[in-house]
Amino acid sequence: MSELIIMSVPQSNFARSVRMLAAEKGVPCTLQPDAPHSDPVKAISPFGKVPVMKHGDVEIFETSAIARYIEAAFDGPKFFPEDPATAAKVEEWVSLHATQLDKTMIRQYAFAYIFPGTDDGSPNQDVIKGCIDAVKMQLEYIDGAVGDGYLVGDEFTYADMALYPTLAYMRNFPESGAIVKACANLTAYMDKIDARESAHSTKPPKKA
Ligand SMILES: N[C@@H](CCC(=O)N[C@@H](CS)C(=O)NCC(=O)O)C(=O)O
Repeated sequence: MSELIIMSVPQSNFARSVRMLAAEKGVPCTLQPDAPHSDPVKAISPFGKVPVMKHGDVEIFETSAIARYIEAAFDGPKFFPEDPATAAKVEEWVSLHATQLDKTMIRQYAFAYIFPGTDDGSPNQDVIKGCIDAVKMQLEYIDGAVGDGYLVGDEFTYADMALYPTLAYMRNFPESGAIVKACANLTAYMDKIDARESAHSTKPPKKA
């Protein structure tokens, strides 16, 4: 069987989702540490975003497509439910994450710390002030959703893997960390996923 290769920097929240899925299914997966817009990545996706995937002759970009492939191509436990309503709920979270949650929490808020663009390299307070209300609204919405155990009822699904890497970053920064702490359901939910082997084995290096 060909090797499953995910090309990405280890810090990528999107790449971590599909790496977690492979780990949960017991599928060996090699992280090839290629940066966005590097030649090996652009050879698979002209858009240059990571992750991209290679499995034998199969080359795929876009995280959600990679996740669907890993789910369908390999044996092991299933993380995309088949029941239409439950499947659509998983898709709702995956899509919400890709189109809104990631943009607010990572591209705006976390990047204000990681890539602040300020003269002295200090966190970009204007950006933080501009998005923190949206970060709070989104985290509180998720807090309200995980009361039953997981995002979609009481089953651990790919929806949880799609959001977990982004939520894990939210615990690292002061304002978002305080919001997560104040959300009891969300904190319990994160603690539970933190304990999974798939979370350990895909943990990004300390410096984001
Ligand atoms: N729609 C893409 C988004 C992936 C994405 O934004 N990846 C980030 C790293 S976490 C990236 O490659 N950023 C570089 C860029 O946007 O140029 C997907 O779902 O895979």
